[in-house]
Amino acid sequence: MHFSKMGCGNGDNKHVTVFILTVLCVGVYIYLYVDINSSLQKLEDLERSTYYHLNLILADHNRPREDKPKLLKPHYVKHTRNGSETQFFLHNYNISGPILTIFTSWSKSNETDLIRNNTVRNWSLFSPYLYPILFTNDTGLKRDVRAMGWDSLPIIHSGKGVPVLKHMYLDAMKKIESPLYAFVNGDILFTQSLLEILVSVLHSDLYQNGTVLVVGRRTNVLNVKRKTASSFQDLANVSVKIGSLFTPWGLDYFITSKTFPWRDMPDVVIGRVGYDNFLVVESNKRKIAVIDATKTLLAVHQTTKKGGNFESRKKLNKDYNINLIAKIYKKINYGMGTSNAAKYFTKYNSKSQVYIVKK
Ligand SMILES: *[C@@H]1O[C@H](CO)[C@@H](O)[C@H](O)[C@H]1NC(C)=O
Ligand SMILES: *[C@@H]1O[C@H](CO)[C@@H](O)[C@H](O)[C@H]1NC(C)=O
Ligand SMILES: *[C@@H]1O[C@H](CO)[C@@H](O)[C@H](O)[C@H]1NC(C)=O
Ligand SMILES: *[C@@H]1O[C@H](CO)[C@@H](O)[C@H](O)[C@H]1NC(C)=O
Ligand SMILES: *[C@@H]1O[C@H](CO)[C@@H](O)[C@H](O)[C@H]1NC(C)=O
Ligand SMILES: *[C@@H]1O[C@H](CO)[C@@H](O)[C@H](O)[C@H]1NC(C)=O
Ligand SMILES: *[C@@H]1O[C@H](CO)[C@@H](O)[C@H](O)[C@H]1NC(C)=O
Ligand SMILES: CC(=O)N[C@H]1CO[C@H](CO)[C@@H](O)[C@@H]1O
Repeated sequence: MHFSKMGCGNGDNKHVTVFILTVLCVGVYIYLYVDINSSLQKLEDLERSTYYHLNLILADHNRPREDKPKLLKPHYVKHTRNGSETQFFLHNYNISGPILTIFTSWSKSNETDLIRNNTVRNWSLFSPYLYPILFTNDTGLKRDVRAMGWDSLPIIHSGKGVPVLKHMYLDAMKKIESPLYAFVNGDILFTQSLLEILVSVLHSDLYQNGTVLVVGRRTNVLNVKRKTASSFQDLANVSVKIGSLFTPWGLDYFITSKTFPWRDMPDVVIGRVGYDNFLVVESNKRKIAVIDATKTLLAVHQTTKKGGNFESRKKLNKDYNINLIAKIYKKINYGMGTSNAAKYFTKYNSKSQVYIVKK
């Protein structure tokens, strides 16, 4: 429209104008073309990067939400709370009590005090959906976590003083009735994306007809402050700003159904390399549905300058599990035990609901 108006001068002026406009248009076209292409390229790169992954989660966090008790509404979950008695009416499921019994273990140490305290407060927030347990023999630790609404159990079975993973599950199952159980490393903080995946797992055929193991990659965040750890939104924001997705080799949470064959597992211990990847290999072998939750579950790993990453590689008896597994299984390809080896993964649908899909 503007062109013709502008071009309504004398003949020479018109040609000059058209020429200039053409040059401008080509320039803009080339600029846009290059820009769009590099944007597409960037997008492709981002898709594989932490940033994209975290923005997905953040977008989900920033979507309008109703109050906390209605959090699970999209998944047709209702609950009523009568005193300590809690009932969930979940699809055609009727669950009394927590959805997930979540447990960990740590020993006394001054350096990690703040991290542990963040974890204790964070996991408490999920009550009554989660039932947190600390495995410890230390009366002081036991008293501290109990004051924050956790339960505790003694470490009955250990290897070189470190808790045996399978017995943590078996002891937790003896103590608490819930559809799902998880050992989680003690420096991991969650947001409500944890509840969303738990509900989608319970709804899935994979869970209803079989056995599941949910694992995934964590997001390392340096020096998580107490204030940051006390809000889901802050936690999601800080993860996007300074967080980085950790390697698919390092797994920090293991959500399993009650039917997971823990009794058949070797006595691997926590906090030493190998047990995480072994579990994925073994589950795949046994046709247990391994679900990679990385795309929808924000698991914040509180990292400090001093350490927090590859800790298990620095410990005494670091090969404890590797040696134990080698005695029982002739050949184990640990490379087939990363979160990438999961046969299923989670994703958001257009309604921001968590879905489980086959790879
Ligand atoms: C829980 O308490 C409410 C009243 O506060 C009552 O209407 C409801 O029936 C109770 N539900 C159960 C399952 O007892
Ligand atoms: C749910 O289960 C509890 C016992 O576990 C039972 O008392 C209650 O009636 C059930 N509710 C429904 C709606 O099935
Ligand atoms: C922690 O620090 C206190 C004093 O600052 C000290 O008495 C205690 O032995 C330390 N504990 C550990 C496990 O290092
Ligand atoms: C952590 O919690 C314990 C017990 O609640 C308290 O004694 C300690 O001072 C806390 N440490 C930090 C760093 O907040
Ligand atoms: C913890 O205490 C129990 C007894 O309650 C004991 O059997 C077990 O050996 C202790 N564990 C460790 C690691 O000391
Ligand atoms: C699970 O079981 C139901 C009925 O028992 C069946 O309709 C469904 O196809 C099964 N799903 C899978 C994945 O096996
Ligand atoms: C988190 O980030 C979003 C978007 O970047 C912003 O709107 C929001 O205010 C931030 N929230 C907090 C608690 O920092
Ligand atoms: C991130 C998070 O869940 N923080 C919570 C930890 O627990 C305390 C107390 O239970 C809450 O105030 C925080 O919001």
